[in-house]
Amino acid sequence: MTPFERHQLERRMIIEGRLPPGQRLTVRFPVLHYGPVQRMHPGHWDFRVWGEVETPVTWTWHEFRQLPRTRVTLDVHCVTGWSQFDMVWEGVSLRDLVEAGYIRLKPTARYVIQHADGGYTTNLPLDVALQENFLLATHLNGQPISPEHGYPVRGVIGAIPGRKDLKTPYFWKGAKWLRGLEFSPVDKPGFWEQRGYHNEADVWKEERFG
Ligand SMILES: Nc1nc2c(c(=O)[nH]1)N[C@H]1C(S)=C(S)[C@@H](COP(=O)(O)O)O[C@H]1N2
Ligand SMILES: [Mo]
Repeated sequence: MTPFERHQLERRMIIEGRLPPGQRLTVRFPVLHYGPVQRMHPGHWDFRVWGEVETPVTWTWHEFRQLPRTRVTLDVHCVTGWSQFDMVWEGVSLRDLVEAGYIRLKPTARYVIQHADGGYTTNLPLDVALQENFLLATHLNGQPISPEHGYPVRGVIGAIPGRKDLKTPYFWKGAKWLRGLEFSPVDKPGFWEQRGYHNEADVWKEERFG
């Protein structure tokens, strides 16, 4: 794509109301994280769900792949200023897991903390994590997510075009190398949230820093 084409596409996104304030369109997918890329060990990998749930669960990689799957097209907005549009993410919807009874929440559950290999965490209110624009993603644009973008599972949150009713936080609210979800009665600010990033991180309100 030429710089002119990128500019044309960006103008289209502005006209369609899809470019949040202070963002610019990118067509490459930058890699951003703290610490090393985490390697998956399929024999040892598991996915845990604990906290304010009726029964804590642990899924092996084999079991995780049997969970109901869904696909959602998202515009993703990074706090550093890049936005990427129409990314096709595929994986497991938390909302579907709750509705189908794979996860039985206690009424005291109010926040969801994503826990990643390597210790990264990030927090979301339960009602945001239950929206259609949050996914435990395994695939991007038909391919398994690459190691540097979070293989085998990462949290993903982005904007569904036309759905301004959904809260859309910045992309750091999705943990790469995701290994578990903790449901909590109290909020637990995550890695970046403890270091000055905004706790709610709404892209339309430009909530970058707290
Ligand atoms: N495990 C883990 N997940 C993470 C991070 C991290 O440091 N570790 N960084 C976050 C930040 S700050 C951003 S901007 C996005 C970047 O995702 P990408 O590298 O796929 O673009 O991942 C988020 N998820
Ligand atoms: Mo970031």
